[in-house]
Amino acid sequence: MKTVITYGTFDLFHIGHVNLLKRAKSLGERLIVAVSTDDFNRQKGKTTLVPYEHRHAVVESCRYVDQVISEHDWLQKIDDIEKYQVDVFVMGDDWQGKFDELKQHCEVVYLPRTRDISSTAIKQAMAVIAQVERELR
Ligand code: C2G
Repeated sequence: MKTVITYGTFDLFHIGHVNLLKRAKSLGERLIVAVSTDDFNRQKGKTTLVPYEHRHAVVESCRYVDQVISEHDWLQKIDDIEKYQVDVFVMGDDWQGKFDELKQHCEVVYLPRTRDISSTAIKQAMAVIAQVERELR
């Protein structure tokens, strides 16, 4: 069974994530998603609003996803590729070239990001709204 894997934080799940997972699934028959743990996100220097348990459950509920595992460090990808017999590794092209070393183990595909949406932008918008509400009080 042709297996695809992708990795990410998936904070504030949005259409950019859906598009990525939909296109990743279309490259095979089984899609595995490794969701970054809260500890690993701290290593990545990334703050998240949604805790890992919820991000895991939200991604697992997506129709394109067959299995969710945890991403706990940068170095697990090769082990995952071997363990799950992965055929295709997929990431958005904001990571273009960053994982080319995995080409020794499986196909590596970078997909165009969905424009004009990101978890960071959503968080920034939420912060502005909260500031305006404080000032209106
Ligand atoms: N993405 C996208 N379009 C967007 C936003 C995100 O295609 N508008 C893609 C990203 O390119 C990535 C996936 O959705 O492939 C998940 O994005 P993030 O949750 O931001 O993942 P990131 O923090 O980049 O973690 O080891 C890899 C890292 O864990 C990736």
